[in-house]
Order: sequence, then structure tokens, then C-alpha cells
Amino acid sequence: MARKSKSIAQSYSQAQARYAEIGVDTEAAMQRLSAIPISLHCWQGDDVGGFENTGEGLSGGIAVTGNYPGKANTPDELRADLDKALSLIPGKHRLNLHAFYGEFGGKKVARNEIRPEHFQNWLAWAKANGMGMDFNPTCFAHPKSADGFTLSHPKKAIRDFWIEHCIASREIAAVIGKTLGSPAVTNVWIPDGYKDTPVDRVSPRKRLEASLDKVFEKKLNPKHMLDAVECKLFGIGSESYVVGSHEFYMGYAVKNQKLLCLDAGHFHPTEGIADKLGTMLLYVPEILLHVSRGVRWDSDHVVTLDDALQSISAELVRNNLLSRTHIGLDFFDASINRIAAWTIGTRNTLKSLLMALLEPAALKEAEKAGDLTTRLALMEELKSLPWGAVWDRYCESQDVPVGMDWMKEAKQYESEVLSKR
Ligand code: RNT
Ligand code: ZN
Repeated sequence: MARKSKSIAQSYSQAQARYAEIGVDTEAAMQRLSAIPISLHCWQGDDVGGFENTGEGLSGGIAVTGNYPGKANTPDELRADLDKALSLIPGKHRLNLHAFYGEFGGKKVARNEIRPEHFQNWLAWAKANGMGMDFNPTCFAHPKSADGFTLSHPKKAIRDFWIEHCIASREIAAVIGKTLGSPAVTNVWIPDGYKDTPVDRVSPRKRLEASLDKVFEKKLNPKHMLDAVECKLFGIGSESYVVGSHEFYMGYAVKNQKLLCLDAGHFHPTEGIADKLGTMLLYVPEILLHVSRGVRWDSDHVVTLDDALQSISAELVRNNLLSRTHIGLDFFDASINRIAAWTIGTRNTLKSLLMALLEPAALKEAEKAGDLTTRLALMEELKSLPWGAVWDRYCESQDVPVGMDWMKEAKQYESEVLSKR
């Protein structure tokens, strides 16, 4: 056995014994972790650019900053980069694709005319990788969203255009889900809002509700696709009012039994989403997570292993919510190596899940027995137990690099592939 592998095995067996003392089966935890898919967002790889090649810049209150070299310029490059990132991340995962990443063969295809054939290469790639896929209509970065409104636009013709785009997206998602044998979660996020204080806060919301009703009118098989709606507090240029606020979509999702998408960066700066998960699942069938990290006014930093992330995972595991939660990522950073960004964010999300899966039953038992002192003591003790040794063992068992070894591969790919673009 190589020296490194031996030391991983030794540390792991000590960790295993340590966890066994508190009644935790580390093998079972790793087994459970391996069954949790994370949906990797395609848009980290090219700074939310898409492949329409219209020269239209990013808009809609989201912005990517940084000019790190090597971003993907073509679908093939993006798929190659995803392949690289996926080879550095333990487990089997999914791809989350935005509609404007279709392959249009150099032709201009209007957003309301996109069809499944524009996504054939993505489908073939996912199928070859044994991956499921999720989907999103793209209601931004387009001349028809330039004044900041889409599904809630005061003009019917503009609303209709976006309704048609969302309907086309649902149909594409249904084909994807059917082909891959796993429902494609299809998330509607729109940028609609005002920079400054509006007078009429209600009419845009009534229009949005009516538009969504039309988008979702046709029932599609939930085995093929699932509808989700994503709320937001504010964006760049929509600081004072966002039509699709939390209350709006919470109400809409409950009333219409849609999935609610909670993006960790879409709330007040000190407001976490962990406490919302179990609560919302009392009233909506399932949840879509956009795992992200808000920093001051920006909602899309690479996910770190911070308290917010650990609370989300703990909430899901402690309350058995994983089977009704779809975990997707949503961040975009162009100031660092983009493959590293995916890898860091996804590995952190998995680490937080592993930490949660390594919690002992004694935690819940202490609470049940009213022993709140033990609950706090144990919760704090768990933070310094050797979960890192279990993580290393998990990476090794999944045949991906252990520790910082993945960086060597990311750097090598950078010098051999990315730097030549
Ligand atoms: C924007 C939303 C949305 C987007 C992606 C690209 O604030 O979070 O989910 O980030 O659809
Ligand atoms: Zn999001």
C-alpha cells in the first residue's frame, strides 16, 4: 500500500472507532452520502454567458466579476470542463442547464422557439455519464427583458413571449426527464423589479401570478419534470422591489403545490434558509435548494463550509428531509479557476452533508429527554470529531483525489487546456 493510502486508512480506522463510541456507523454515513446527488450548475463554467452568441451581455440583476483566463467558449469546452470538475468530486451528480445553453447551430433561434433538439448533445452527454439533468428557462440577458420586466411586464406581448419561453422550457425538461429516467427540476426565476420605490406593488404581482398560471397550465408527468419557483429579496437594479418576493412565491407554491426554490443568497444578509426547509415542507411537496453564499449585496459567491451551509445540511438530515429536497448549486465567480470553483463549492456541500450524517442519535435523544445541557455539549463536541478522516476515506473510496491533490489536477488542466483557449 502506498504511504499516503496507508495513512488515510490509519486515520480512518481511528475515526471509525471514535464515532463508534458515540454510536455512529461511519460506513453507513458514507453509503448514505454516496446516494445524494448535487445538481452542478453549468453557468459557473462560462460566467453565465450561454451559447446564443447574440452579444447580449448578462443582465437581470446578476453580475459576474473577474477575468480569470480559460472560460468555456463552446458547448464542447463546457462539457469537457464539467467532466474535469466531476472527476474531482466524489459521488454521482446531476447537471443543471439553463435554456440559453442550447446548441442552435449558428442560427438565431428565438427563446420562445427553443425545442428539445437544441439540447440533444447535452442529453447524450448526460446519458453517457449516467447523470440526471435539471433545467431553467432563461428570462434575462435578452432585449425583451432589458427594461427589467418579463412575466410581470405591463405589455401583454412581452409577457406572452416569456410565457411561451417558459412553456417551451417545460416541454424540453419533460423530454430530458423522460429520456434520462429521472425528473428534471425546472426552475423559474425572473429578474422583475424596480430600482426605486414603486407606487403600485400589487399589479405586477397579479400579472406574474396570471402569467405563471398560463406557464403551468399544461400538466406534465411529474416523473419527467417538476416545476419550481425561486424568490429573491433584491438584485442589482431591483434594490427597492422584486415582484417575485419570498412571500409571493411562498404563497404561489403552497396554493399550486409547486416546488419552492430557496436560494441561500436571496434573503436578508443575516437570514439563513435552514429554518425554512422543514417549515415549508409542511406545505409544499418538495424543495429545490440553490446552495450559494451571499456576501453583502451579492448572492452568488462560491460556497464555503460555513455555519450557514452546515445548518442547511444538518436541518435536512436531522429531519429526514433529503428525499423531498433537490440540492442544486448557484454561484458564479470569474476571478478564480472555474473548475476549482465548482469543485470547492460541491465538495463543501458534500462535506457539510457528511458532517450531518455523522451526528449520533444521542443528540435527538437528549433533546427528547429535556437534557438541553447534553444537547449543547454534544453538538459542540461533534465539531472537533475527526470527520475529515472520514471525508478523506470517502474520496479515496470514490476514486477521486484526497485532500489538496485535486488542485494539482485542476492546475494541470489549466496549463494543458484552459490556458490555450
Ligand atoms: C438569480 C437566481 C438564479 C440565477 C440562475 C442563473 O439571482 O439566483 O437562480 O442565479 O438562474
Ligand atoms: Zn438561484
